[in-house]
Amino acid sequence: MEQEILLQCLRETEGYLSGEELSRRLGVSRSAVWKAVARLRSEGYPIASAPRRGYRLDGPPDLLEKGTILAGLKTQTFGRSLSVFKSVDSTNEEAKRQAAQGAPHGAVFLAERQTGGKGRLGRHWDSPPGEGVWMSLLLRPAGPPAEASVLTLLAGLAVCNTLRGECGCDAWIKWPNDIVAGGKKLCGILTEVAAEMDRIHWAVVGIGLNANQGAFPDEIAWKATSLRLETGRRVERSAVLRRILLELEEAYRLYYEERRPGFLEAYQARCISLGRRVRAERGGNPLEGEAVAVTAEGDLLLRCGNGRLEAVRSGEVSVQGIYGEPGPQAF
Ligand code: BT5
Repeated sequence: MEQEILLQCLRETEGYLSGEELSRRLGVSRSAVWKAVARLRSEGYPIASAPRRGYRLDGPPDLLEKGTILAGLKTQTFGRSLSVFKSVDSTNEEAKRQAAQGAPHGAVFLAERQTGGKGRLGRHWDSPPGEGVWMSLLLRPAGPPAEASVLTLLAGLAVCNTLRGECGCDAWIKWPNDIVAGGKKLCGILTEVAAEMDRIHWAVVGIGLNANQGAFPDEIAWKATSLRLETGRRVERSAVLRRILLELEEAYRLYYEERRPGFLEAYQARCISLGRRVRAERGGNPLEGEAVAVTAEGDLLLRCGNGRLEAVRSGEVSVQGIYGEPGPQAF
């Protein structure tokens, strides 16, 4: 209620309204006004504040709305079935629940906020309300389970191309599942599959993209960034989402339907891990070398000390110079 009245007051006012005036009109304390502003901001309302002047509404809210997203969507299949939640535990979990209920190939699950957003190996994914693109895409690919790791790469390239083309951000892919800018993490991808020996039942590609955060919790502030922090501008999340889906649908079609691994060339051109010293783990053993290529199966090839090429399939990979990893002398 307070939020609605506050919004109404801001809408009716050109320029700033002081905190004092707002607290008088709403009949609440200044700190209650401040809290209501914070809640509205977290829902996507761009409310500017200035010392001694107060608050001002800077345009329409950036809300994720099904109708708005679908209106400009140019894909054939991806996102045509679209579920948008205000809050959900994890869009990947929701996609998996819906996959079991028969949700179609290309269905997208999107949330303003995740209460249990997750990364790989059960790690937490910070998903504050109104500031990111927290989405999962359900796929039912025809290929064998081994190809599942390629889905992460396809998604990574689609996100990277979108951030460059749509947002003018100098984005790069840190193999296999991060998109980075300015040496920090902008986006993480989590692909989960249900498969038998020879076929995939479904795959869920979860994409967590930091869009409009102005700051991050202390634990991740040193390695996380957002599009807003990188470009200095707020982005319209719906537009970014639409472009990601379009890029990904095209990449997926080329890879699965036309069997063209041409995406590899594009992927490698954007892969910041290549040409750098990398530390990885394989079968519990540490592996270290220079990353030289990504294979059609999605592996990262390292040239190790003895000159031999070793393939890394997944897992933790530290790349020199990214997320504050130490320089060459320490490697
Ligand atoms: C990932 O895991 O990078 C995959 C993240 C996938 C998130 C999406 S959001 C939509 C969908 N639904 C879900 O529940 N998940 C997917 P990983 O490589 O394990 O990285 C996780 C680590 O990144 C954490 O341990 C933190 O250190 C850091 N981190 C957490 N939140 C972050 C954020 N918002 N931005 C950057 N780094 C973050």
